[in-house]
Amino acid sequence: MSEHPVSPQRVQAELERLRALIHHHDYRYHTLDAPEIPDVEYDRLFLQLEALERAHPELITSDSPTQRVGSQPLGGFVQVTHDIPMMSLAKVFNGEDLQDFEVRIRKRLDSDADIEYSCEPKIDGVAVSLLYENGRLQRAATRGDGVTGEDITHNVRTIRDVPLRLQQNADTPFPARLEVRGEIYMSRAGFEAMNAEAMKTGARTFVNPRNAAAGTLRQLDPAIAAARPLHMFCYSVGIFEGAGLPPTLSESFTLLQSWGLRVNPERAVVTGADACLAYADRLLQRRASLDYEIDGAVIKVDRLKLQDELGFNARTPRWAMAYKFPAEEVSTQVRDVEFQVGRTGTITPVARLEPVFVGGVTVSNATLHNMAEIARLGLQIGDTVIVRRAGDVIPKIVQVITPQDSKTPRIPVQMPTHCPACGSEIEPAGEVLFRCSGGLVCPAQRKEAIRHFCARGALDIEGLGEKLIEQLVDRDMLRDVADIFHLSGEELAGLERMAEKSANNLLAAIDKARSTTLPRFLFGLGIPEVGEATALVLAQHFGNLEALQSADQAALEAVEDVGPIVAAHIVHFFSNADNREVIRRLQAAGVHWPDVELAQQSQVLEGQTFVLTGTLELMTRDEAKARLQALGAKVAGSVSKKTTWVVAGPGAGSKLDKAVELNIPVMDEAQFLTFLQTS
Ligand code: D41
Repeated sequence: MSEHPVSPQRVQAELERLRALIHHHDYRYHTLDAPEIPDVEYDRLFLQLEALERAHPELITSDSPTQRVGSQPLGGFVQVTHDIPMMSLAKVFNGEDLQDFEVRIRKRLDSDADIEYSCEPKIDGVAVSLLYENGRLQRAATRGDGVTGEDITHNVRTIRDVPLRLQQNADTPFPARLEVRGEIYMSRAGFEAMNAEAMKTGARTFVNPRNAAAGTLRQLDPAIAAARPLHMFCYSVGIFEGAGLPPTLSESFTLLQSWGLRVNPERAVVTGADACLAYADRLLQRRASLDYEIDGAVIKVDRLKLQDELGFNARTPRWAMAYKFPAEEVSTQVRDVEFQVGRTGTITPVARLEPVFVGGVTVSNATLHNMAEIARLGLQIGDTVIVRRAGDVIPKIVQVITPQDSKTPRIPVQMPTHCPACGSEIEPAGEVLFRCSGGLVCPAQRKEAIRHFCARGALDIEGLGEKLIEQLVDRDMLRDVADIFHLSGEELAGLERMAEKSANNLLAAIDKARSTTLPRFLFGLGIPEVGEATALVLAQHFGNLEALQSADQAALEAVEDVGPIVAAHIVHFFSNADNREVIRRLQAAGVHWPDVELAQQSQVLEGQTFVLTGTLELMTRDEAKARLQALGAKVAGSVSKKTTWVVAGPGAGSKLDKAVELNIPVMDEAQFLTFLQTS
């Protein structure tokens, strides 16, 4: 602060200048997704404004960007009656019914002219109404039953996507009163992060982003909403008092955006029902890559005059339709809980479900992870549950919803005392885990160990998959991984679904796998906690297998990224005579690899930062990361000005966009391989 008192007019002007600037940058960032200044500069402006307001609290206005978190409403939520009721959406589940929708529209309009539709994603969030008077946010309310909702202004004010005042637009000023409707949602990434944090602190977790958004908006204390990743897309105009409403919905969207309201960037105008279907199909393909959950596409007649002509049914407009996607959450019943034995003997409970169609596939199993998860869910056999399968992720049970008066008997889930595969005793292993004590006596562990040995990042034996391993172990043709190299054509010919050609192919693949690399071999051994990256670091540190086998705990802990637990697993593994014998037999059967050059050498990529994005096809992401790190490079999760290179595989998304935007060089996987070989 200067020593001379500043005139109140000067302070007022400076406050206005800062607020207008911040307002402008909020618009660039939140509405247009096109920031003009870096975050630090924005923060600096914000801090300046806060400091000035602290010195002059009498000049604080309620629409100042600093005032998003206000006080909580006294006496709870106030009911709001919507001036114009908020309608529902009619829905269809297939293309035929969508075609019928168009037929009905044509009939009612008595026209066979082409109809243009404005299409957009159907956000799975909470429908709300925002009321602006003279450009200031006056009130935000939930849709409620469409006629009356609740006043949630205190929470909605905290959402950065929602402008506290509308942006001036010289061409088309905003009307004196404007009500917009839209959907408030929680971003997927934000939801995951919030739940992960809640798990750690023991706070309550939410079942899905929609429930999290709804639960947040129901809070009285706006500080809670302020701390949560809520966003909003606007999808329709209610009250519009003033001139300038354009003739189409799509143009209204552009107008709303120019006033600072956020509209969905996936929206599109298309002609005819077929094109709507094509839009919906494209959107369905993109579903998993969006940072918000959607449950369909919304198709709306674009021309407002036609909307007026079509009018409404009792609850729904005749000019709009939701085209619903397959549900990602459905309810079903838990028939049983069984226990699976993993590669290292870990026992995992798996729910056997009444088969259900969810997220586009039929699901009859869901992993339950461990006993703590079962306790957290309060799950018992016989329960009715919600199963969720979003994108390509494995199905999981998110909630028990057994009705109070259910007649189905409920049976508590208990960890068995003996392994279901081999009968050995099950013992606790850590806080929530249990393990079969049978080791390689246990056929389940043997199968898993062999499967792991043959997997892509390990010896990569094509054709030796789960089903075949199952058969071979059950017939006692494979007892351990060394037996793989003694399989004969005659033996294989006796198996189910094994033609001579596939037997020959398999033998060729096995033969090819004899020549491998030390990191692959180490990874394939399946030492607990030794993943691909650790296997690579170990290989580079010790150079050959003998050196690694004879390393003690201290020598292992000296390896970068190897902690006491991993070191102990390695020592334990190599001290086991059975394991050493298997390795000896593998080598005797001709499995070999070149020694690895020791790592201390080239730190040629020191000071460089890489970002990996998209799918890598020739190596795994862990492998790519380990190789870069071995050359001294850093591998970061997001692209910034500090990034030196971006390696982009198929399906690369926003990180690639960001790299292009920041002018950061990009290489594909083939170029990356050459780069590694020449570095
Ligand atoms: O994204 C949505 N959930 C969404 C909901 C949307 N994109 N458009 C919508 N349009 C309407 C009309 C056509 C009635 C203005 C809606 C909804 N309604 C809606 N949301 C909840 C009930 C109705």
